[in-house]
Amino acid sequence: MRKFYIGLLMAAMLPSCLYAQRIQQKLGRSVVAVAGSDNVLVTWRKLAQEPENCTYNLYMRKQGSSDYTKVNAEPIVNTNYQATVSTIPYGTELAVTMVSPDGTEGDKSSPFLFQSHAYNNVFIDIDFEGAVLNPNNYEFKYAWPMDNDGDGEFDALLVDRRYCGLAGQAAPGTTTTSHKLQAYTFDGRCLWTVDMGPNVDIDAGQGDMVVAYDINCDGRTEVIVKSSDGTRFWNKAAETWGSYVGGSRDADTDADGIVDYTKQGKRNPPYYVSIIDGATGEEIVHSELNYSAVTDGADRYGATTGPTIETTTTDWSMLSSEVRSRYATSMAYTRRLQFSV
Ligand SMILES: [Ca+2]
Ligand SMILES: [Ca+2]
Ligand SMILES: [Ca+2]
Repeated sequence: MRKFYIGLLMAAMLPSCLYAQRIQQKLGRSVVAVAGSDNVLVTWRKLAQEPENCTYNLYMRKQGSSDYTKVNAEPIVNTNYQATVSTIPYGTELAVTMVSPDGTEGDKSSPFLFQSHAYNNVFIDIDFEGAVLNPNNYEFKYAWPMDNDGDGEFDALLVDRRYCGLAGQAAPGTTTTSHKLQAYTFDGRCLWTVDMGPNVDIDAGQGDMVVAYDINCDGRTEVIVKSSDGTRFWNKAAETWGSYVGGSRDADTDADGIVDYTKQGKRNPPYYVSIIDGATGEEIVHSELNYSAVTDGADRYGATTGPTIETTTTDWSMLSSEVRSRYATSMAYTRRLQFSV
């Protein structure tokens, strides 16, 4: 069977958007420091608005202190700096400024706390929570960075928790051993968990089924997922499992009597694209795939194939905030009955 990898298309792409100035998402300096065997490597971003021949200064302070000390003796022409751990000890906060060719120095970036970790080159070290998912039953494979407060700096990670335990040991409140998504702040707090349900796998490369992106350009990350019966979102106020797709209290969102379509061969699962609030894990909006509009009459999809949400986010930034309520999806399969022989 031919494979069709399906990307999201934004049907609401107004003509004016095509020619409008490109929207650039806010980006911070993103200072990061990691330890090698006996040295510290500090790196940061050069921003598109900055002059080609600008330089940088690196500042340090003891964590919690208000007084910064400049680290570099000469202007830094690159976007990295190496020093010894004795020069930049653990527990140091680091910030970077940009200096224009005329000598004007900009504001200090958000500080990065340089900490000791068990392994070299690590700058985030998070213990998974154990109240929702048994850490022994869920391994971790993929991660997507998120900016949940709109300051241009990543502050949370979305991670794929893949079931690796024994059959019958799925997390309480879930119906299957399905993939879960969890969001963690950089200091290790779990913000929310979403159960992808039995009909949506998180795969590799083009078939992630998950994109973390500021789709409505308000500075804060949304999470776009392929969803289906059994996909369950988070109830942030109660800090527990919330509703299914479209606010349904029932996992069988299309009320056809089937939730786990992998256990039967008669019918394909319903598929949706859901937009999730990156800070809460709650579904903002969803749209069911328009099965009938895009069939080629020859191909079909099943529970393990089906439409794919691409990781490609090229030019999504050109799609204005209209996308919140006016997006649509394109797919190459119909949701038709599959009769087994
Ligand atoms: Ca942020
Ligand atoms: Ca957003
Ligand atoms: Ca159903």
